[in-house]
Amino acid sequence: MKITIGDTVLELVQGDITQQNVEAIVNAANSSLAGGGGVDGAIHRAGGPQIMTECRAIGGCPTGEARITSGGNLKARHVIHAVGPIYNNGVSGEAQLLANAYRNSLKVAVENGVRSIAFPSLSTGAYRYPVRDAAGIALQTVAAFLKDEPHELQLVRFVLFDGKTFGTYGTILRAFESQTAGE
Ligand code: AR6
Repeated sequence: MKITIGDTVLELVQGDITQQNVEAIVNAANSSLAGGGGVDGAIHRAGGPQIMTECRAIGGCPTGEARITSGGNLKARHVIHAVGPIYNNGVSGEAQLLANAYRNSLKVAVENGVRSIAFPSLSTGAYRYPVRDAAGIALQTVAAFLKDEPHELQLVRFVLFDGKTFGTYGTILRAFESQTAGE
């Protein structure tokens, strides 16, 4: 499923983010940039040790922020390491922190001249953010950035690993599309 915002395509696919042929992929990292399971493990395995060498040199990244490294052996030239919040019943500012993680990833992408970027569903795996809420924040934040900020992005792709997450993002994007139709 895809929609167009200005000159940018915003699309959802089901798949593996490490295989995407885009200029930058976003990693669901932790604040130590120390590697881990889920998307993070898959990206470091597929990209090779160069990415970890660069992460160690950076040293860490606060929750809600993002840092860039090369893509190592990946097709993507860059990896943008974004740190989403650990979900704590929504009472610890998680929504704002999750929105910040998406916004700051896009900011870093734009600063580095990136024209195509793929995101995973930040925080909805090991960090247990409810997918429906997280999908709303992800799609609203990206759409608002594309509308409001100067950028040269041609493609923003969400790569959802499992069918349930893919379906939930699709439901939210369709609702969002019908709300904004005619704006
Ligand atoms: N491509 C796309 N999505 C994937 C892939 C993949 N190859 N593998 C898993 N997912 P998670 P988080 C989905 O746990 O919740 C790590 O240990 C997964 O099904 O990767 O932000 C880090 O080091 C889920 O929908 O990220 C951190 O410590 C989504 O990606 C912590 O986990 C996010 O799941 C971050 O947790």
